[in-house]
Amino acid sequence: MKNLRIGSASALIVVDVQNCFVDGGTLPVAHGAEVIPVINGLAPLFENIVMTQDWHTEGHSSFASSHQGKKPFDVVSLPYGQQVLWPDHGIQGTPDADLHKDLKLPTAQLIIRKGYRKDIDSYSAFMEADRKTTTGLAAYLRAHQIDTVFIVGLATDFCVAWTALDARAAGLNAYVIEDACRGIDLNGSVQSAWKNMTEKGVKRIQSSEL
Ligand code: VGL
Ligand code: ZN
Repeated sequence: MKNLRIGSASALIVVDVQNCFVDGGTLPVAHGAEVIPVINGLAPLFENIVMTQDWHTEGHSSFASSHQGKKPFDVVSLPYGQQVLWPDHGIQGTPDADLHKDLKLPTAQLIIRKGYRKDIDSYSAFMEADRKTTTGLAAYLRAHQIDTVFIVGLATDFCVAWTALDARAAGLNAYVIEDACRGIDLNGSVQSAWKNMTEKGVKRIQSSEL
């Protein structure tokens, strides 16, 4: 698969490349910052770039600290289903939630903030974890006649995977650029994310193919 065509009907979705998810942040993904030069190098190929930003309230329901006796990476039942609990991270307006300073995407046209409702997490750029509340991204892409998305960023097994699966559910062609992503990997979650994505028709590619 070489020379995939990227035109006005395609968008690059850059997921959560924020201080919280790299070394020195509150929920660092191993080797997370390594995605930055790869993403910067891909950007000039794209007419459309959308970024996402994990943007939690203080005391967010996805934080272990909000649940008595729980610790990060425990799982609890919330009204909308099972929720992995995380260290406090990505709190609105804090430097930890800022987009990484080395990310150079001057042409990005939209930043979708997500996870900003205290009681609902949102890994996906399209749909919050209650699976009902939309971020508006599918409608935005449709309004711009975009039918294909290329997804990069952090983390492969959470926000990238959920975004890719929801892109497929929204009827979009979806590619995940593997070397422009890094995963958290809880109990084999990177491998199962790739399995789920592949089953739903998400295409796994490398940046060298573009
Ligand atoms: C993410 C866990 C919690 C992600 C966000 O960006 O993948 N993971 N919040
Ligand atoms: Zn989060």
